[in-house]
Amino acid sequence: IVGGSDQVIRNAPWQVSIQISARHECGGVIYSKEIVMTAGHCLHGKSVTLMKVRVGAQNHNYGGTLVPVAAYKVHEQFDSRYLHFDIAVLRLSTPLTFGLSTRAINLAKKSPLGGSTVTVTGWGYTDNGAYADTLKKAQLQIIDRGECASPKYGYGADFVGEETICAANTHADACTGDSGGPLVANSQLVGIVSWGYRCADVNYPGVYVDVAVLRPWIVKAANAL
Ligand code: 4AZ
Repeated sequence: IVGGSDQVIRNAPWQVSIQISARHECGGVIYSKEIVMTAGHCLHGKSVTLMKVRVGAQNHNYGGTLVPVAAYKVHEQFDSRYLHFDIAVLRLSTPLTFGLSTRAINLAKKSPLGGSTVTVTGWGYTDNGAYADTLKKAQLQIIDRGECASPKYGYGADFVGEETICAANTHADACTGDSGGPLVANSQLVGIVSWGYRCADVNYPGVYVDVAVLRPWIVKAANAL
């Protein structure tokens, strides 16, 4: 998170660190005691035996509980070139015990309105170009899909998929290592960090999976996994 501030895990208890080969790789979001959501590109093509999830932790390196991953599923329409349908669900090897620092978040049923305020959290790159040891947050404004794909910004319609929304703020953004993490409004999950060109560049907003649009897929995939 660039341009953010500290976030206490108790105030984002759905936030997890997806670890591959014992290193923080991506953020993730607790859906249920056994299912975690993340970005498709975080898991795509990787071996499940290398994956673990750290839950209930302030620091992605230690604390909370580290749980192995039993299985995962990336969206059937995931496109690694354009990062369309950039979502995956994974099943933990043992169910979580929920508490003050560990719990699920409800999925939004409606896409957030352009201009509304949302919060993104993660352990991704800060202003100094390294992962944050402790969790950070930033407040952003939603830019609806049509505006994000318009010539006002640098991406164009091919890159801003139908299932995405954008969010930005003048000096704040998600960045490398925040992918897969939550975008939250009114204690509901409205987005999952997907990608962006650079970080906190005014011409390139952060791109997020629109959770309301992919909600049917999430529910079905979680049930089947
Ligand atoms: C990343 O690589 C990443 N500025 C995530 C979000 C953004 C940029 C990069 C948005 O994980």
